[in-house]
Amino acid sequence: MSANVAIPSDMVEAIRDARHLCVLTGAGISAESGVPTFRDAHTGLWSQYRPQDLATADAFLRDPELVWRWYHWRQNLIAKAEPNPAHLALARLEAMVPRLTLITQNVDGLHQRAGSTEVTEFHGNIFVNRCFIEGLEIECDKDTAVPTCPACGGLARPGVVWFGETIPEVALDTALTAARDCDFFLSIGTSSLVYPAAGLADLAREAGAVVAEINSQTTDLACSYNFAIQAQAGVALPALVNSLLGHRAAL
Ligand code: BV8
Repeated sequence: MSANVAIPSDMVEAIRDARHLCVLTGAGISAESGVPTFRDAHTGLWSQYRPQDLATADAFLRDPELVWRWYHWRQNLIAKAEPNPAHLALARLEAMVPRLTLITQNVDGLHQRAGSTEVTEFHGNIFVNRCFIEGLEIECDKDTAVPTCPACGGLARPGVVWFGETIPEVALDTALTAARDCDFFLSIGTSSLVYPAAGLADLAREAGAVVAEINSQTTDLACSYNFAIQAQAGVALPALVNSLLGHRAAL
């Protein structure tokens, strides 16, 4: 993969002129931090399971110990990860444009650790635990194979959004409003397979925004974007920031 990439000047100008930039990120932006992408998350130990067979309430009730083992494995892996140049460039970009709404499908908290201040966690956060029954956020013993709620003694669950569960209302409202209001929508490191997150780009386009994608592979949606940059996010985003800075200072 090339160590640098040229961002089209008309894309740089469109972002420079944007009143409101909306950014959607997926697992690809954390890949260079060593966090397996959602679908790759099953390398090795988890290769025999499909994500949809673990990230659902039914799967959890069927075998809470197995599902917790998967989340504990991911928590330990993510806790050792550091934000990469892509996360850092996005945090820097926030101060360079009039308004940036960051919506992430990721549950790893790396955008916040990179310094992004307003992060909408569309699918929750892997380090938050909730009572399975009440849904309230709880503190529970992280070393227990199947943690329980200290208030009701019921099952504790990871504070993420599983398949078949609705998106938290505030996060959904923030994302829908930003997609409809923005004049530039940038999708980074997502396979755009999971809804309703995958529908945000269409909303932005229908509302008249310029829509761009950064992905290390080509995606089925690439042809529908105004710009499709095939590059690693950790290369493309610093290049975008440098272009916006007018090549004044390398990141
Ligand atoms: C809901 C949290 C109401 C848990 C996750 C409409 C149409 C069809 C289906 C549906 C629909 N509406 C609802 C559904 C059902 C379902 C769905 O979309 N199913 C899919 C499988 C078809 N959606 C839901 O259930 C959602 N709820 O809508 O509620 C409802 C309910 C029931 C029925 C109807 C309506 C809730 C979905 C949330 C699931 N939770 N995560 C956890 O993490 O454990 S999903 C999980 O996978 C991620 O959070 C992410 O959102 C999603 C996709 O992953 P990506 O982030 O895109 O990662 P992926 O590995 O796929 O791709 C990585 C990309 O990065 C690749 O393209 C790769 O090329 C690229 N890349 C890799 N390295 C780099 C890179 N790019 C740049 N640089 C690199 N270095």
